Amino acid sequence: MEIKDKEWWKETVIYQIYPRSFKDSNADGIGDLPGLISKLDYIQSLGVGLVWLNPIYASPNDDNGYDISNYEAIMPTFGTISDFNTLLVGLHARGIKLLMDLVVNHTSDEHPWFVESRKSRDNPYREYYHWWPAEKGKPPHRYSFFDKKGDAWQFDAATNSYYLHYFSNKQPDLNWENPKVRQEIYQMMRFWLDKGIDGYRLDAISYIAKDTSWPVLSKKEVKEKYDNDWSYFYAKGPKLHEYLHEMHLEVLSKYPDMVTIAETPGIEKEEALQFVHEDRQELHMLYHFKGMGLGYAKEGFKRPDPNGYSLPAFKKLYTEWNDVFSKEGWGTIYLGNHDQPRMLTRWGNDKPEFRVPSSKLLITFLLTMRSTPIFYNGDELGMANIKFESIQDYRDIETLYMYHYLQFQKGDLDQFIKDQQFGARDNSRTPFQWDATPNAGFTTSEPWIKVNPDHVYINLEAQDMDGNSPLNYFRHLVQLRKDHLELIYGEYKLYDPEHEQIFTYTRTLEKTATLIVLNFSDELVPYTIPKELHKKQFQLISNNETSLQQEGHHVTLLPWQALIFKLK
Ligand code: TEU
Ligand code: CA
Repeated sequence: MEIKDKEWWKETVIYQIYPRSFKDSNADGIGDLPGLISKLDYIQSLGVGLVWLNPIYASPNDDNGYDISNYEAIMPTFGTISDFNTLLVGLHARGIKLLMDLVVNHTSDEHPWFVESRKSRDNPYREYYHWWPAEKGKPPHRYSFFDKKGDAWQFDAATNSYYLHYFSNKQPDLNWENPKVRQEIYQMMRFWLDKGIDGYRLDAISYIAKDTSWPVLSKKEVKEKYDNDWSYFYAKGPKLHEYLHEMHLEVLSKYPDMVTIAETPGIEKEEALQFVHEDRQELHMLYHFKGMGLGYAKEGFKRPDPNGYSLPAFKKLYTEWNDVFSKEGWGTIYLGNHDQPRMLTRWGNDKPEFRVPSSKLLITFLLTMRSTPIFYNGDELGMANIKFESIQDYRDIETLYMYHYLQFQKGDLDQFIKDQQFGARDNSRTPFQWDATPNAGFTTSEPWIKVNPDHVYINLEAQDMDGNSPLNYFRHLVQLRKDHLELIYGEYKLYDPEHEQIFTYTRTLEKTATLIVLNFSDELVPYTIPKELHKKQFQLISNNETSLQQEGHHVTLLPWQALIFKLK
């Protein structure tokens, strides 16, 4: 069968690895490349085809590697360039490609470019960053995601000027308006591509372009035009697509097999094809943030909505995003990553009785949608939020800054700690759970962040031996996706959009069709298969060992049951 626009990266499954928390080899409590290398057979056993590795470059670690001080060096805590080469060869030998993190909205303040830039106003590197001379008064307000006062302009006494930092003040924003900066970045991108990496995940790439006339934005405007979310403003830099097109011409087009995945906070679905439409010669895929916004209360910082998320809203969102790429471009899908809490806690139910089926249901969802799925390490085991009770346990700059910000605003800190148990990024950054030993087999010394105590029963060793574990279900479903081309390329169609508990859709490629029925609830749900599918014959795959209660077209789904039918 002929498929238009077939690409390896549409058919693959992505596995994201947070190296700091994956496997420690030298007992310093921090994951590293030799540790990761020792686990390559495990990664291969999952059936995934592309690893996205969070940043491993030299960094003072203000934001766990997202503050880079040397783009062409490996962080010594993680290993050496020779470890990196071994990793790349080891992955390729197992048929797995490698995606590196490209962090070029900002550098570390310890990067030599910034060290120079802040020295004097006429330093050759001055224009590598955004500066505002203090004699002009205070610069127009910009919001910083990681700042006690939410202020993205940091005063620097050495030159009596302010510099711009959308993230922490140790992460100054690069000046993409300067062509020299862009050329340095392209050269660095080629450096790693020439070593044989297979592509990049582009960090906060929607933020790189800035309107350097620095317009004043009133509170009212931020509220009305940008829904009080600065990411919508930051993603509208005037020359963004000009730069991405230039990057395509200068770098991407020279490596025809490579792939790029853009992280695009602040992007609406109407804008998505501008990044990934084939004719635009920019990027390959992006991941949006719209799904991540569901289920939070309007007030508070990442405060869970007491009613959870609404399944009809969830279906609507993922259906609309499916439709964006139904004819052109291509999507990705994910339910968690290093910036989000654990997908099980967030979208499933991590209570002991629901943990296994709801993990498997979420795995089913991600592997049967029409998009390249991205799994975050540990999701294949159904790892859950750690839910720290004290601010002392947190390591993440985001949580720590929010805490200080609230302190400064005299906010409710106890409530904040409760909210963070649901929404904090550190929930997903706890060590990978290899076995039931005291530090989960991650390290033999004190880990940099606490290990989730639930590792005594949620761990790889136990799940590997259990035919009904989330892990073995994951492996099975990855294979199923590979064996059923309709699950990759087939058209997606939603049924029963208003159903509060069941998510039903088909995937159809020519005469081959698959029906997916997912019970997103803690209850037994009687359900009738949609009428137009009645004539067909069903063949069943289920995430639950208990046999399906079925009478004709009526089924009773167990809590969090996921069913896949082959339609003939
Ligand atoms: O994230 C970009 C981004 O938009 C984040 O601020 C995101 O909104 C936040 O984490 C949600 O809680 C990238 C990286 O993925 C993140 O880990 C970094 O902290 C950030 O850039 C700065 O480099
Ligand atoms: Ca280590």
